[in-house]
Amino acid sequence: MSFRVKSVVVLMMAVLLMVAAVGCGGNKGADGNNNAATPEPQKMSLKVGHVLAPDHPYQIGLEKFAELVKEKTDGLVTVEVFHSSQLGNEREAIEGVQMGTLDMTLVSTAPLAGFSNAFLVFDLPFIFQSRDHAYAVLDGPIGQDILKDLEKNGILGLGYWENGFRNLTNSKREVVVPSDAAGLKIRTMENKIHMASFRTIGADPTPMAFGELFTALQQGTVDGQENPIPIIYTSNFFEVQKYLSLTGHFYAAAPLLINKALFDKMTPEVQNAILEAAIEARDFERSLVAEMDTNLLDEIKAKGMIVTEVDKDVWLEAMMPVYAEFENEIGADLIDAVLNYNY
Ligand code: EAX
Repeated sequence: MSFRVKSVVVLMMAVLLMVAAVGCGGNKGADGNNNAATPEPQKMSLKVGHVLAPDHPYQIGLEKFAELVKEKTDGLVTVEVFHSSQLGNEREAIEGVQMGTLDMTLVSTAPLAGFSNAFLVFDLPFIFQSRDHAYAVLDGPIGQDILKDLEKNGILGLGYWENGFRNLTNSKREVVVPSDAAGLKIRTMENKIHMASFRTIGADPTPMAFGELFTALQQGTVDGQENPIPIIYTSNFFEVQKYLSLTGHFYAAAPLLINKALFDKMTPEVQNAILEAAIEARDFERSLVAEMDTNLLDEIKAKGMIVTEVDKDVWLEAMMPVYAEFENEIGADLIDAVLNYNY
């Protein structure tokens, strides 16, 4: 290559390098700050689904969550709440959050046992003696570690909300002691401990998605079911159930779940806003369930249900065999740690 041609090539490269330098640093304004258009944080709308009625604490609590998230992110993130199984039943919703086809869901722990065995301990009959006991375990290291176990499934738990202490209803007869339930077809959640507990007292457990339950009760496909007072009332079970026994045999915690990959993509500020809102709304939702547990009993009686107090110790003794049946699977240490948690 002749000297002349070489000189032109060198000159052209020098010009290109200068243009490139100006191009990179060219966003420096007079103030010396980099005025490169920092990407505007993206507006985001999250969908959360649950299976309960529009006037249940799940819905009211999630509406509070939506309000707090919008406020804490200055409107950047909005949350749409879908009730009454519009986005699928609980197992489908958990699968959806796992796959990322659904952003969030609020479910009972019972169906989660199918995704992580660690949750089984919470489904043992009478494992929690009170709300204070439940909250101390769930919000402490034991509950948080079990929630963390979901992350291997791509699901992030944002804390435990509350479904509540579950009571037995049926359309056939008053149930005072466990043997009164013998032979009754009782719908349970899709959870092997719940089913074993009712089998132990001689009932006939039938696992079923919540969305199918009212019709099954109406048509007599099942004789009874078990749920907390707020669900019995807001799902109108008093229309298809005559007898309510205040057994309080299981405590159902309700973790708020979000797709982990979606959460991980959010900015730290948005993540903190969502975490804070989830805890503030959790406390609001828990207090609402406790309030309804007390206030709705008279309403349920007024709707014609016969409400029976029972001796819970008798029910615990009758369901006790499930502890031995599942001890190896759950772990004796974990059962003991939960039962005797110091709070
Ligand atoms: O989590 O299925 C049930 O009985 C649950 O209480 C309900 O799905 C709310």
